[in-house]
Amino acid sequence: MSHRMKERLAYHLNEQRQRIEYLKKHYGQFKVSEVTLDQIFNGIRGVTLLITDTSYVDPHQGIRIRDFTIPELLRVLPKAPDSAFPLAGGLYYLLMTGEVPDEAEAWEVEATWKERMTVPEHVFRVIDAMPRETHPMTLLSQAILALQTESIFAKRYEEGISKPAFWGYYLEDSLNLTAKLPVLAAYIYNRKYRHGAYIPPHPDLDWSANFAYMIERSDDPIFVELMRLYFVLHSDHEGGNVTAYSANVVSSSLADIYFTASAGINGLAGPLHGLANQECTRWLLKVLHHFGGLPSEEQLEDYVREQLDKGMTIPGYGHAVLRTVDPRFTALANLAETYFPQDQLYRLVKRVYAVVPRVLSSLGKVKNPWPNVDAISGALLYHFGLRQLDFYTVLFGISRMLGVTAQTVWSRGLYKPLERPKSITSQMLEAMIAQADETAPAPLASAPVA
Ligand code: NMX
Ligand code: MLT
Repeated sequence: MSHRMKERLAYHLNEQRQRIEYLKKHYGQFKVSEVTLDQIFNGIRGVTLLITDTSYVDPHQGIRIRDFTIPELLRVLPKAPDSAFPLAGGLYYLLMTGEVPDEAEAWEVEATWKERMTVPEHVFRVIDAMPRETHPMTLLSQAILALQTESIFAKRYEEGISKPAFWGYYLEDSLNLTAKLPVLAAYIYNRKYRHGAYIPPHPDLDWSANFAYMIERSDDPIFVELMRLYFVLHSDHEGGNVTAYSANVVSSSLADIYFTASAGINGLAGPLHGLANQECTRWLLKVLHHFGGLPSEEQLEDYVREQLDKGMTIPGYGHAVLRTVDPRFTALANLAETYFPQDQLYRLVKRVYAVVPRVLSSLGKVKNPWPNVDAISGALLYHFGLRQLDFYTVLFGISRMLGVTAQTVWSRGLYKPLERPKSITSQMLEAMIAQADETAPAPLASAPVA
């Protein structure tokens, strides 16, 4: 167990509980948000109804993980030897405690993970039992669920424990789960696209490098660097993204971390969310194929407009919260610019960036015409020979579970109750409007159909 991380977490949870008690006692009726009918019918967009301390998405700056922007985060976190990018163990320490770890603290988390990387045999058998064509996100979700047999929280809960004990067991489960994620991802990759043999993790490598090792790509140091950067960038995006939000609701029923993580992964598998990296890469390759190479800006603009006229979405562009270029896009572009600026797919990513925001803006309805992380991440994986596009979201997923599990441990540590918003029927909504506004037309249900 990473003793230092648990100790600091206990300290901060205690402090935060007192802070929340104070806020509830003195400001319990303070109005944080109001909700309009438009917002209800528009995905609750812009309604602040969650408090999540692991990170915050600033619409104009992008993600701040524990208040650090991406460039700051890459600077302050301890690095693996000979690496420009942080150890995932240090990032996890930061997500969990809110404190920047020193090297020893980051390595302590890495060591804890190493002790817990062994995946029970039945989990591999669950993956093996599925048809070869199964989507890797299905396999990841199933593998995580199969691990549920290992939940310490579930066992202790059955025996009878009280609220203050919950978070400690959620933490144990979270460390056990996150330790195994690179192993699961590599197993899925090797089974689906390669020889199918299990390659055990290397005892000397960090969490991120180990994934590269287990798919036999650790001989390319730049690929290992990409993995370290990738796993930092995708780890957390405040509380309202589909993954974190679904996971949070599931865990509020005291479903253990395995049920919680699997729920989050299922949400990430949608093309409007995490699967957009797969879709975007597919789209980029289609563009190259269509033009027989890199199109000019003019050709690309015509192509994009045609797609939009057909009612299609341009994957990798737009965002529910961001109103600027995603700093995760910029961080990945910096890596590509440093090591392979001439790569054809990367050059297309840049050309699309030069064209698409202008075209989307001209529609007058797209709130954020800028690229998000999915506009580039797949192209970089593709450069390194990971050509199996449907695998890409698995990498997003194992990284995002760092944030999701940290958020979950905090929720249980702060004794957050069951999430259960109220719903009403459309008729009730119309009645509410009629009561507030005497001039409102008759309820739609009884109005003549136009
Ligand atoms: N291509 C075409 N139309 C778009 C796009 C886009 N990339 N982005 C937004 N729009 C449309 C959207 O469909 C909507 O049209 P309509 O009113 O006709 O239904 C209109 O613009 C307004 O949408 P917004 O309020 O700007 O966006 P919203 O918050 O509803 O949705 C996304 C956000 C991310 C779902 C949306 O921008 C999108 O579908 N983008 C492409 C998919 C993508 O890249 N998703 C990944 C997000 C990041 N991630 O990793 O999860
Ligand atoms: C994410 O990383 O979760 C995506 O950018 C989507 C979001 O924040 O809603």
